[in-house]
Amino acid sequence: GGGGDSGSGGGKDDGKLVLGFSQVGAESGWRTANTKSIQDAAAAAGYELKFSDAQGKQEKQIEAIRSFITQKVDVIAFSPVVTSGWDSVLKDAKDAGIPVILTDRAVDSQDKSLYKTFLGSDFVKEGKEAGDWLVKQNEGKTDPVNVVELQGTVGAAPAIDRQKGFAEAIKANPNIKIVKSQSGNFTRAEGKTVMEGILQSTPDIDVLYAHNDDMGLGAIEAIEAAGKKPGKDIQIITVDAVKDGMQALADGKINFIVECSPLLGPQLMDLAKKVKAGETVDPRILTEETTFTQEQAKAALPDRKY
Ligand code: GYE
Repeated sequence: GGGGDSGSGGGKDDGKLVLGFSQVGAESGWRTANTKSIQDAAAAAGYELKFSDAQGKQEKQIEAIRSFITQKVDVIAFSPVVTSGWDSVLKDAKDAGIPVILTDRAVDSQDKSLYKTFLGSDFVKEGKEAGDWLVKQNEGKTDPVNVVELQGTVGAAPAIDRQKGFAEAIKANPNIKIVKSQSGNFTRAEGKTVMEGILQSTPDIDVLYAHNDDMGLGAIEAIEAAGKKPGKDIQIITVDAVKDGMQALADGKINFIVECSPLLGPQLMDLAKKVKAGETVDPRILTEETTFTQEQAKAALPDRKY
């Protein structure tokens, strides 16, 4: 442990850690839970949190990070909306001597010294678990399984990786085919409108794989409006396991959810303290998560925190 002052005889604590955090936006239930986790954990740790919401725009995130540099915060953390285009602002932070922590989403910068660590999920694994479940459901069958994929934000790490993991998982089964793949930007509204279009253009849909619960929930509205039964006529697989998703799973409208935990706050606060103190930290910290069937969702719902 350590890091405390050696008894400077009372007075107020000037060592309050100042953390600048640039959030993606408020696009999903996951994001709302993630923001709350970070705000609550910062308050509990007694840090000063400078929180900035980028409304889904990379320019706004870059602006926020530059302003954190100008304000000389102790630590900068952010969840990058897309993977590319961060080198220059990260270099500025490094030159200013401010450590950076990536939370939730990765960047594609080659220079790994531009940030101290990346805390978040393994999105490829999540996509693979979604695909593995589908393969298992169709074991021994050769009938065509037509899959529609609703992708997350174009260029975002979870969209790139969840597509990749799923494609890998199904690739040995030629009867399981992705017949349509389109972005719904991780939102419920776009999940709905995109699915409305797909239902009109694509007659035979057996399965919907949505990169998050919110797009799946929007698509459920479109499927019901088209006179079909979600979870039965069209099987639905999503990622996140936020409350509304878990409720739809328990109600039989979703068939399987791969969990992605948004509760990164406490670990982030711990890392911020360490990097401020100049301690070396593990460059990759993985979030632990599970998967849920309909029965498991019924059991888990009463204690679900988000
Ligand atoms: O799955 C989705 C959110 O980056 C893991 O972003 C996060 C994703 C999450 O909009 O709901």
